[in-house]
Amino acid sequence: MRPPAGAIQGGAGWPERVLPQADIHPRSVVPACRAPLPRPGTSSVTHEDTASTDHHRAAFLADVVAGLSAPVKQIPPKYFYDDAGSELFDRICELPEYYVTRTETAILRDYARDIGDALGARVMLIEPGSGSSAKVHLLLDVLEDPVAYVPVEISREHMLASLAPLRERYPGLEILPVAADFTAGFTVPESTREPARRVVFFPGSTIGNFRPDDALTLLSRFAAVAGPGGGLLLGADLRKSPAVLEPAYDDSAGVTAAFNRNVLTRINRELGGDFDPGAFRHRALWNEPESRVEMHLVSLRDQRVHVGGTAFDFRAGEPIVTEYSHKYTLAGMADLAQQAGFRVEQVWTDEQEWFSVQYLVR
Ligand code: AVI
Repeated sequence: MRPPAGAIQGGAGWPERVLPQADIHPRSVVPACRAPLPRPGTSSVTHEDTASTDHHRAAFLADVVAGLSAPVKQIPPKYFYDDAGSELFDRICELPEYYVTRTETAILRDYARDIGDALGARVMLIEPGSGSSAKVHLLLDVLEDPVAYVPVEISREHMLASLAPLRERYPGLEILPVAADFTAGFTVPESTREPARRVVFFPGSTIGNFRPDDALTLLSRFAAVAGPGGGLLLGADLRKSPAVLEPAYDDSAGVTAAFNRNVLTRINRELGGDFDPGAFRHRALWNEPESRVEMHLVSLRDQRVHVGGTAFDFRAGEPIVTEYSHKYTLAGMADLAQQAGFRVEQVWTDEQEWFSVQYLVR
């Protein structure tokens, strides 16, 4: 076995090889809904995590101050996912209105064999933003002799806690966790056995949370990670009626509203802000020309808020943009894929064509 450069111990009781990489944040950019496999508790705060806390707080503060100073106020969606936000997102995934998770899971289940055949034998599976690795078992159950699984996740603890059930379920599988912000780039460790090909697994339609230019940059990066002959198995949500889309992002139980407002609570706690989350209303609306659902927090009154010593004035009715969720046509995604250096090998959808799982190859 070739130990990768920079290997460290993963923490109490977890003899893990984890590659620490650049720009590691304490929280995940990309969440995953709760794993169907049990998630044991663990505590493995490393020196690296502690040392980087100040850096992450400074980056969070800089992003919030810049976003609230912009002509249209905004807060990047990656800051949704503190512990409370991740719990709320798990609840969103189970809402009757939020079709995304259950539709994608049904496609992965229904077409598991076809997907396994398309990816082929001896694959190295790389999952950027793996979170709790909730969906990868759907592939690992059907792949022929997979060589290695490489979860890439900012939140080291989250990642390590999720790997124990996978190790139990797939004792022969080499698991090579990488602690990194995948949007900042990462290096894929070498596996002991030579893979036939590398396949990047990027489910959940997280691609939709990137603006088209950034989505292209990300897909191009994935093409480089996959390498010649490699592939990308992508979950991409599709355009559909606003009558379906808007309730998916504004559910009747108010879970998405709580998820949206939670970012203000997080700013108060971590950056010493004085937001009154109750003074902002959740709004989700379909932007037809941009083909995206937008989530906003709308100020209910004229108010002044402070974050990190800077004052921000809000007019009644003024929004903060907190998330874009782009919805693609199959042709639109094929075009983006092609620009990124992929071609569409196969597409699986549900009967209503609400969601797609796409195998893109280089
Ligand atoms: C993580 N991402 C794909 C979700 C989405 O559908 O855009 C985030 C989300 N926001 C509100 N509900 C779900």
